[in-house]
This record gives sequence, structure tokens and C-alpha cells, in this order.
Amino acid sequence: MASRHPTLKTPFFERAKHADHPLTAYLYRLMVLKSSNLCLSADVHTARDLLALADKAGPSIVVLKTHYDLISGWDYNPVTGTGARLAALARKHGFLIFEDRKFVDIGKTVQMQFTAGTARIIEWAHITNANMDAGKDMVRAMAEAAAKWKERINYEVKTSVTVGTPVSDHFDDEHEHEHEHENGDTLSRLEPRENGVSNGGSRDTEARKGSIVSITTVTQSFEPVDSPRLPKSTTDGDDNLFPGIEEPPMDRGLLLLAQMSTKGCLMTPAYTQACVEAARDHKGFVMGFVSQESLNSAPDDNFIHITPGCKLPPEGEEENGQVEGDGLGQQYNTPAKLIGIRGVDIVIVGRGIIEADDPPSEAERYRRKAWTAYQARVA
Ligand code: BMP
Repeated sequence: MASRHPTLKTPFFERAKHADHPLTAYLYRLMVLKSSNLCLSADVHTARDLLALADKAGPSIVVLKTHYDLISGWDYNPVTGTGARLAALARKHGFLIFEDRKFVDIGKTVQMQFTAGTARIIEWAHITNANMDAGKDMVRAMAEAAAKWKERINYEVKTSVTVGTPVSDHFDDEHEHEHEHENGDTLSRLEPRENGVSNGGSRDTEARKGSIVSITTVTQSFEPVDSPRLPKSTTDGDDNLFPGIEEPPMDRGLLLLAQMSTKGCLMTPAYTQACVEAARDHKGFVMGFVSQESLNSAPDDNFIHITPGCKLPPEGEEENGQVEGDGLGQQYNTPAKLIGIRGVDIVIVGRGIIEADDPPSEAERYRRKAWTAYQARVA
């Protein structure tokens, strides 16, 4: 860890002013507003449980982390589905959605996985992450895909349909039955009269010309949308907005998986350093890292660090004591150690909250502990 890096002592409101990524600046401000540096890892089994948990724990968190592919019953509908409903809860409670997808592949494949396919992650997740093993061109590919998406999403397709009676001269005899042409974004279809006439000689052709009574023109144009909220859900309560802050910017953000919490993790210091360099090369897209310590080392590094492998000892036990791993490679540290000593900014907690008797009040306990650790660090 860069133990004396200035960001370790800089309050979040100050770091917001100097953040390179608009979403990072927004997140720091949200953290200050909610006095929270807690991310809930919502690793539950069903979409129903996910939405219920997000609604109940929402007030305590600033980031909700998902693994959409472990949720059964995930509804892919872009307007009414699980992503859209999560987005509505994110607006209501004031948190960002982080899909922990750990992309790693050639650039082209990753672009498609990020923006298309069944889940269309880019539509509903403000943040996602990537494993850098594939090399830094993959990060560039994702950055380009996100920029293209943002450019496009600022406009929405407006479709207008006009129906009118054509002038017969405009028609080409060879295509009179079903005449379609695409001219730019305009597509016209001729509609024959209900009692249409048969194909045949010139008299029939004349008759056919006369039989065409309307032309339907479908014009598609792109117009700016009024609000940056996307995706739009039709769920009740969608218009509730968390007070005190505007909606997040439409920029999508990437976290690089620079270090893992697992025992025997194979990510080497050279790999971690390559993540830092890729982040510096793509400051407009990479917000920071999923890591186990602060990786800010150059004077103007101001990356955010989000850290899994966090658990508190049960209430009443020594607060800063050791916490057992899960027996499957996961290792845990307390918020005090991760934030206070290792210098990370947000802790990710999954089972520590989900498996508690009362998850919302446990989320609140984690929020208090993590925020206290941050305050002590910058004091
Ligand atoms: P839990 O707090 O229940 O151990 O969950 C941790 C979450 O963080 C899981 O969703 C896991 O996929 C994720 N995670 C992790 O534990 N360690 C890492 O290094 C990276 C992760 O994304």
C-alpha cells in the first residue's frame, strides 16, 4: 500500500472535487450525503429476494453489487424486468448498481457481452468490473463500447407514422403489390386496397395504380431524452428520487479486479501494477479497483477502492478480532482493518449481512462501523 498517499487522509467530499470520472465524483458525494461507504453484495437466490433485499437495505448502502447470473427468475425485459426494477430502487434509495461480472475475453467479445445479449448489463448497471488478464486493449474496447452507448442513449428513437394518399406517378409498376424501400431511416410501404386486383397486362396495371389509396411512412429519428434516467421502468413508485442529490450521470464506470480476497490468489504484484497502469490510461472510464488495499501511488492518483472479503465478528465479540474464512477460499477482514489500515474506501459485505437474523439492521451496523473507520482515518 502507498501508505502516505494523500488520498488516505483526504475526505470524500474533497476527493469528489478532483475525481477524473463523473460517476466517481458522484459516488463520493453520495457517500458523504448518506454517511455510508458500504456496498451490499446481494448474492441471494431469486429475483424476488434480490429486489426485497435492495429495498430494505437500500437506506444503508451506496452500492448494491449483483451477480445477475446466480439469480433465478431474472427478468430480462428492459422496461419492466429485474434490471429496470433495481434501477428504480437505486433512484429511490440513492445507491449505484455494480454488476460483478469480471469480464475477461478479447475486446470484441467483451463489448458484446457488456452491451448486448440477454442481460444488457450496460443498461442497468452503473458500474461493472473486469479481470485484466486479457490485457489492456480489453479495457479500451469496453471504454469505447461505453462511450458509444452513452452517445446513443442520449437520444431516443422517435417513431412517427404518417398515412396519406399517394400520387400514382410515384409508383413503380414492378413493385406495386408490396413496395418497400429504405431511404436513410425512412421506410415506406404501399398498401393495396382491400379488394385488390390481380397481376396482369397494362389495363390491370392501370387498375392497380388506381387501387393504391394510401401510403404509410414510418420515420425514425433520434431525439434527446428529457431525463438521464434509464432504463425506465413502469413499476409503481418509479418517480421517487432520493432527496439531496441529483440522478447519477449517464457515464458507466469500470473497476479493475486488481487483487482478490481469496487464499492462494494467483494475481501477482506485476498483474496488479498492470491494472494501475491501465486505470491511468483510461481515467475517463476506469473509476478504480476491486482490491485489498489502496493502490493510489502517483501524486495525482485518485482512484476509488472497493473491497470484498469483509465481515465483522458477531455482535458482542472483540470487534477487531480475527474473522474465520468460509472454508472455500474466502478470507475476511474487518472494516476497521480494510479501511483504517489498508486504506480502501468502500467495503463489500455479502453473507455478513444476508445471513443475519435481521439483514437491514445488520447492514446499518456495518454502515456505522465502516463509516467510523473512514472518519478515524481522515481525522
Ligand atoms: P461474501 O461477503 O458473502 O463473502 O461475498 C463476497 C462477494 O464479493 C461475492 O459476491 C464475491 O463474488 C465477491 N468477491 C470476493 O469475495 N472476492 C474478490 O476478490 C472479488 C469479488 O468480486
